[in-house]
Amino acid sequence: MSRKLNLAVAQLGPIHRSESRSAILGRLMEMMREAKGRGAELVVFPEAALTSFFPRWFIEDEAELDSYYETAMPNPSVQPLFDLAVQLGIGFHLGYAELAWENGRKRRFNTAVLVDRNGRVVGKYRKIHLPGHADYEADRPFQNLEKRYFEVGDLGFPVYSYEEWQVGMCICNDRRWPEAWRMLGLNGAELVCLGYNTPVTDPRTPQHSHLTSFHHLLSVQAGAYQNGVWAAAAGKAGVEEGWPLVGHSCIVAPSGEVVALTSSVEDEVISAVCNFERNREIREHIFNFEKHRQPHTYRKIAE
Ligand code: CDV
Repeated sequence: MSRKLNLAVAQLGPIHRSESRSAILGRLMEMMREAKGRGAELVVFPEAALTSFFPRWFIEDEAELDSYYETAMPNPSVQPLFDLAVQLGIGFHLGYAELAWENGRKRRFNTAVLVDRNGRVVGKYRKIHLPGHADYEADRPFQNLEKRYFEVGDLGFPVYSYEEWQVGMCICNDRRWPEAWRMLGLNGAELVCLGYNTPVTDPRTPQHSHLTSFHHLLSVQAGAYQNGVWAAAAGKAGVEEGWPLVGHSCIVAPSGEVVALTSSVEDEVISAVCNFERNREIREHIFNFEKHRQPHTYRKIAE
């Protein structure tokens, strides 16, 4: 039996602060068309794909900060992307900054949605592992204020049915945490979609700059292999507002093999036909959870 999904990853080059929303949407739509041209049934866009990666700036003006967030998904400014998806008959995954009013409280999350070929949001994830810091740090060449601008996600690690496939999501820093992958694996994911914005240099550990891509691929390959899932990782890459972001967006098989990899730090689409029968090679053997996990010895992990 063969269960195959033609999957695309759409890497974005840099988005500058001054770039208009319509220009950004145009780039996403062009890549959606290219993905469809390759026969893709689902295309994965990066984390915070609608704006420049604003946590690098300390923004004191609340109205300015709010301008980076979406208060609904879809909304009029992203509707053309949803309309195109319906017209082409392609699903997509999109990361964005979410501003939600819940119980009279303004809440901010780093969010991703999974949208089906009918333009319906069928899944939502709010980032759990927020890197960086909450206060301005004067000695940094650029800030990483995710802990200021977002709350820890409150949806757990859900897995959604996208047609016949079970799809989970995580976002950027989550991919480095084995707990995120294992929760998705335990929840039945067959495919994990994720977006990222990863600076090539962390000002606190410049000695790791040459390892940034290695650590990214190491994390995604390990997560895919150890849980027997396909992984689709879409980055925002290139020099954004003076600071380089890592590329190497990829599609990884449950064996941990990279089957597609970007070779630029610009807008670039990659794709692969993913056979979901391959998940069984891992999940029925080396990582057969039911047979081989020993959760009674792992209690410390959840304490
Ligand atoms: N957007 C991110 O979560 N970026 C982090 C960086 C700041 C370390 C990452 O894990 O790639």
